[in-house]
Amino acid sequence: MQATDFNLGNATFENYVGQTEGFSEMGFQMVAHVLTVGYAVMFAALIYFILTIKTVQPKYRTTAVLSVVVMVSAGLLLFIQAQNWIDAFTFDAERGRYFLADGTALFNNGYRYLNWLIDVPMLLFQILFVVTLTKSSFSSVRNRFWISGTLMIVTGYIGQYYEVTNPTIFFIWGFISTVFFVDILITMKKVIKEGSEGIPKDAARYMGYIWTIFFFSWMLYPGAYLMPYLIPPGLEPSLTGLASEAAVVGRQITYTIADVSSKVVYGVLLTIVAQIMSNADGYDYNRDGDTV
Ligand code: RET
Repeated sequence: MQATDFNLGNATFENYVGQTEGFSEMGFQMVAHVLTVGYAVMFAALIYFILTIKTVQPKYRTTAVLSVVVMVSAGLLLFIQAQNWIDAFTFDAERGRYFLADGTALFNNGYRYLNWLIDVPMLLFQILFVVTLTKSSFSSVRNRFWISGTLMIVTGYIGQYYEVTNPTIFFIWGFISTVFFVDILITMKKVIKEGSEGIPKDAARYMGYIWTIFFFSWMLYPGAYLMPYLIPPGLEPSLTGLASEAAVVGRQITYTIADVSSKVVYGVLLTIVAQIMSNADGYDYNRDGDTV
């Protein structure tokens, strides 16, 4: 039998659920699998971004390079996150569930937040190498992206430590973070609007898809932050019962869908836009490809 009363301090709610309620085989494995799918997709997409780099004109290739940076850093992070999950909880044959073992590593989503410090600015810069800004200046948009991006993450990172022990602090930091998030959304909307002017119709259609995928996938991250509060009882984090397990599994599934859409699908769509614009500029990959 494991002790269930050791002090978890500022640990995130996954650990509290793992201490008292534990996880069923299905819940535990779903998280392990979804994290594994996450890094498998990143490494597969890494190959895609390397192999397609020459299908676009040299001036667009920085976008692919940034996707490569994002794939490597996210792939490694998700690999570590999967190991962290497996190490934190062990199967208790007596109770037939997985529990947090006293003395082993706690589970923490903080690796993700620090990984976002690299990926968020890269993802935001990426689009600036595909679009031509007509009104705004490149450097002011770039600075706004990285300043708001960094502050959004750091404030959220601090907040997530309080998701169980102090909901007020958790919501205050979450709110501050959201202010920066809104600034990013406004800036991105402007970039996409300006960037869609005067480009081939097909490319403009894909720019529309980029906005949709960007908006929905980025919205999933605050959803995952709030997850312990989204499932009943609501105003308190759900630490017991089926709801608690659903919130833990739901958070990791949400993160994986968000990661694949905001990094991989977004990167592929940017590649397609760059391919259309390269063609329109007279760049013929097949012909040029033969000569290299
Ligand atoms: C936090 C804290 C709560 C409020 C808000 C957040 C937004 C996070 C976002 C993260 C995006 C991450 C990406 C990572 C890619 O690698 C920090 C969860 C608004 C939007 C795109």
